[in-house]
Amino acid sequence: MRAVAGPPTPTRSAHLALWRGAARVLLDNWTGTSTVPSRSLYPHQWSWDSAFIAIGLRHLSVRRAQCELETLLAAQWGDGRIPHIVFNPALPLSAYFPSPDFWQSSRAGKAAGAPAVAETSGIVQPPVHALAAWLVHRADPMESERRGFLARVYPRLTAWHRYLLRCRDLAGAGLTAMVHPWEAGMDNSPCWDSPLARVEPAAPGTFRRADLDHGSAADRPTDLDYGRYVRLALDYRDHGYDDHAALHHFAVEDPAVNSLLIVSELALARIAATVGADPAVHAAHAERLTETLVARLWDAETGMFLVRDLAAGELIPERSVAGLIPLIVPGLPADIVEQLLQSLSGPHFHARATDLVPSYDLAGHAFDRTRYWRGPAWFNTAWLIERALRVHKRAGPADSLRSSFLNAAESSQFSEYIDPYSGEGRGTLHFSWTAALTLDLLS
Ligand code: 2M8
Repeated sequence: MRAVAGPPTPTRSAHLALWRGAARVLLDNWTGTSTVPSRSLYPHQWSWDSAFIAIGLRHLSVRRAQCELETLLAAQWGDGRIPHIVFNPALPLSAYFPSPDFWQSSRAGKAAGAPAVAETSGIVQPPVHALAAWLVHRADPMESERRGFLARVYPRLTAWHRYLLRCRDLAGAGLTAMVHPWEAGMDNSPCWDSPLARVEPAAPGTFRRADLDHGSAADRPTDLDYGRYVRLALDYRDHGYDDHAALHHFAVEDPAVNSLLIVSELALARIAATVGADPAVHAAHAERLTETLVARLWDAETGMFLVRDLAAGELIPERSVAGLIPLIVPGLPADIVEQLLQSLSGPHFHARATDLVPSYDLAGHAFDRTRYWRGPAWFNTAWLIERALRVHKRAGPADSLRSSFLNAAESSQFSEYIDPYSGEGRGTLHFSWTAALTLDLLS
């Protein structure tokens, strides 16, 4: 399959070097059937990374973008879950921790329908996939229709959402819950500190962190965090990845995950209408989820959404970017939209050096400008907020965020994240979703 750049546009030609650099990252990180987030730190296929990557790849090759999503969907479990990692069997176990022998998906996940053909993790990541599938379709609807792309992915995406809405509605209140910090994609967010404090960490000598071979210890989660991540994953595995049997010492309703589910349900409604299925059921899900998101996670006092800790039965008093991402939901009440916009430009999230939104409260007690999801600004969340600003017709702030995004992507060599005060790139370089979303904003 050959990747071809689309026709030149005025924006793209003004940024030709940036466009080419971003395309180069995606070509270099392509394995033949999907894209690794990074050749060194993350050498397998990740779930929400692939969704963001497909959104950018569609501007290089629609077929490659379809293939990205379909490779991931081929590893879907019988119960509908899309695993957060699909492992490349050609790599040694030492390439990444936790490796396939840790998750043991094909054996431990058998009852939940883990595939026999691929080894995967047993947890999930945020549901950006239906949105990505719809955007990939829109890039070339005729090619998409000719290849039957939407007709093939629609049942799988529907099963995925059904899993989140049925098996993961752990509180029975109508939102989906995440049972591991890795599931929300913001691994060491300070939002997890209090629920994680209840988890007995695995003993330090029982696992080896491959991430520290490639990333700086000061930028990554701590060993204590890892001990708890390992314990939670092992408990889940030892209960056969069965959501009803597992004890779920960690269970949270995350506003970003639930708002991405809403946006993906709306995308699924469009997909359903295109393939001749019933869009109403998806529109109804989106409406109900929106009401429940507001009822359960909105906090008027902080002017943003907060995470709900299911064990404690209360909202976690930490401001993180996850609480601003619901701005992407089109059906939010107007007063909530206004308050979110104020929070976005206020002292907790506006760093002046960049419009890219920090992952955590600049004034928060746990803020750390370089440590992963505890302060640095990330490109995928910036892309979501840029899109959210356009949903609510805030062209000025959206244009400004877009231009900050492009400048930072260029100056940081498509880094994983940036220091929100200095704009300096941190984490790994040539990171795939940074490059992919750059292509999307240039197109
Ligand atoms: C990070 O998470 C992985 C575990 O899934 C890790 O730290 O090893 C997160 O930033 C996550 O959101 C992302 O999907 C993944 C791959 O880029 O890396």
